Amino acid sequence: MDEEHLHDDLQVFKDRNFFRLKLKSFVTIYLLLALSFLLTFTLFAVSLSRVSAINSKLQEVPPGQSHNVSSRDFLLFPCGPGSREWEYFGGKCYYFSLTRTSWHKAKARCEEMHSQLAVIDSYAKQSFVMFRTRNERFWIGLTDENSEGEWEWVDGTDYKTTFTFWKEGEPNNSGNNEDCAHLWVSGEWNDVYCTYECYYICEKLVPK
Ligand SMILES: [Ca+2]
Ligand SMILES: [Ca+2]
Repeated sequence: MDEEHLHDDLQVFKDRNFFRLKLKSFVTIYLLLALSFLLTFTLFAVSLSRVSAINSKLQEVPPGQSHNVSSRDFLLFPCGPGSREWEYFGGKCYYFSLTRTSWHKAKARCEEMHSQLAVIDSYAKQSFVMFRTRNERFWIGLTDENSEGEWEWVDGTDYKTTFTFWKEGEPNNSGNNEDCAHLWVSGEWNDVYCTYECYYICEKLVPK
């Protein structure tokens, strides 16, 4: 009977020892888990701080960078990246008005915009403006107001030795009162009275 009791006691002791061992291994696992979590969290925090550091560096615009961007834009849009009113052709900028006015007012408006009424001195230029004006009437910088029949370009270009594109039968000085030239049907030129109101083309050098 005593021996049996002793055996029972030993068994209980063994069971306890087993549970203690099991508990110990659980604690170890939890500790390892906690450690790995801590490590992951630390790595995450470190990488997050690095990303934000790179991000803030990217957002810093070094001095001169903005100028580079705008000079690239000027290459793409020589007449000014901020303006859609001026169109580039052959080293110059052209403005095609959206309102109609007399020749003298048109001339003044071009001058206000630091430009002049267009001087069409080549077939290439004629083709460009013809395409752009779409059969509509536009003043150009040509007049014989000073002396009838003596046509003069506003910039002093010699009329007699330069390209012309008059419509057949023009200039006809109809009614003895036609001293200003405009693009007419099909882009061909016509002389008309200077107070006639039509669109106008201004021209200027590419801004520097
Ligand atoms: Ca005339
Ligand atoms: Ca005419």
